[in-house]
Amino acid sequence: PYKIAGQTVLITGASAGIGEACAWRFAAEGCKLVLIARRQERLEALAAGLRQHYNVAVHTVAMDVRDLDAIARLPEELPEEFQEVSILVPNAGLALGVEAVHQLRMEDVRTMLDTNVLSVVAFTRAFTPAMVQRNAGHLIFMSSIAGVEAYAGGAGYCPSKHAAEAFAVAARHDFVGTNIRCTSIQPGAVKTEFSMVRYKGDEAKADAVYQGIHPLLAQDIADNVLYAATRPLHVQVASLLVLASHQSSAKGLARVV
Ligand code: 8X3
Repeated sequence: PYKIAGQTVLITGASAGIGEACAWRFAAEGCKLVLIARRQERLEALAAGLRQHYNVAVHTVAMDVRDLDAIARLPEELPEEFQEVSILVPNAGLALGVEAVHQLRMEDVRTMLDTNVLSVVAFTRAFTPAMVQRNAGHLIFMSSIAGVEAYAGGAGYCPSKHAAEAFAVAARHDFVGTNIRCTSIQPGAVKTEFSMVRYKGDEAKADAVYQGIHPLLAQDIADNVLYAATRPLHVQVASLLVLASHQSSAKGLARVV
């Protein structure tokens, strides 16, 4: 397999869930890390743990990933030893609400589009010029089964993930014939803070999502991210749809009560 030790990996949404699990996996491979999230204290605690366990260099940036101007400035503002980002994982994303179309909260729809689409586009726009110059790099997008399938209650979230999915496909076309690889990871039901955020802190509703199924864990998705990142250079894992074993579609969940 392809050696990624020493390469710099930038991960957004790194303070929890899939982003955090990816940070641990890349650190275990000896990668340098740029970790981005809003919650500075959690980022710092994570960075300290990673440095201690794996003796890797970690740089944290506490920012709101919806700040497109800050994203554009980021490549030149990173400390020099972190500037050559080889693997970009613009993972930050969220769902807000499960309202039907006629009851959508437009502020929530905007937040999802800003985070799941515009921010992903902006990070990719900011970090790919250097990849093109070096003719090397790997974009690993955190899509979703909601990026390939729409469902009731997903009128806000599913279009955002479909847009992000289309962006990943377009990027793959733009970089065909280069050494820049584009991977779209499409997770199904993963037990993270995702449902607590979607249900705005309603623990009962959030827990019900994973009740009676054996959901995926963040590490399961990080495993797949690492798999894609460590394939030989002539192998481009284009997309990986990763479901829980008790799951056949976004809402096709076999509940064992
Ligand atoms: C999260 C998976 O099924 O809740 O992206 O849309 S789902």
